[in-house]
Amino acid sequence: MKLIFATGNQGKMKEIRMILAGLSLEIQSMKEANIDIEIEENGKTFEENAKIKALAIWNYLKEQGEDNCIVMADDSGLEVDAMDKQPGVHSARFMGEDTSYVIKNQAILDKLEGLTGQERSARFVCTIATVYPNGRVTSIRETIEGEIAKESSGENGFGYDPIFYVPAYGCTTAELSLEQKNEISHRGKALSQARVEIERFLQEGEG
Ligand code: ITT
Repeated sequence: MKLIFATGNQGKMKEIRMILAGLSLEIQSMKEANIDIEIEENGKTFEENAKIKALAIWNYLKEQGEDNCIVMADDSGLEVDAMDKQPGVHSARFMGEDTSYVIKNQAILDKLEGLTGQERSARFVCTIATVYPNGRVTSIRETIEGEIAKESSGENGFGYDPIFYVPAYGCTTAELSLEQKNEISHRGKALSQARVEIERFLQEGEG
């Protein structure tokens, strides 16, 4: 059986592969599965968008006669409290999809200029939607709380990691190794639960 992960984001895919490693399933990204379809993420919540992505690919595969796949999708983003929880579900599109994260991150640092401590609170949110071969859909949401750093720092990860400061670790998520980030992150926590769900499915079937 195959697990197709409905994402075009290579940064996510790297984390996903590490967390789901060792499952007795072949894990493929959309690219590896040769799926190149545009999905309109027009949901208002992370949950809605994760389901839209996973179901779009599940339906596409069904049309192609592939009916023995599990499809998973991740919808995630950064909520900055001082910005009314923006960019939120618009995190990838914030200031334009093609704008570099150096520019997006600097814009957030500028907006929070002069704020200190709890005024800089923020969180990453991740929702994982899973569609099983019989069409059953599940969804798991997890978060990691932190603050917007005073300045950009670190080379690891992707997206907003260089400005997401984790007080307990005294650094940004871009300064953590992949292993460390996966242990504490929104995606790491949500996917670890999804992994348990998949293991149960593989043992028990859909019954
Ligand atoms: P797919 O929809 O193809 O999966 P995407 O990048 O468009 O890729 P989303 O719509 O879920 O994915 O947007 C998530 C954005 O939130 C992502 O592009 C980053 O900007 C940000 N983000 C999510 N998780 C992150 C993380 O762990 N570290 C840094 N930024 C993150």
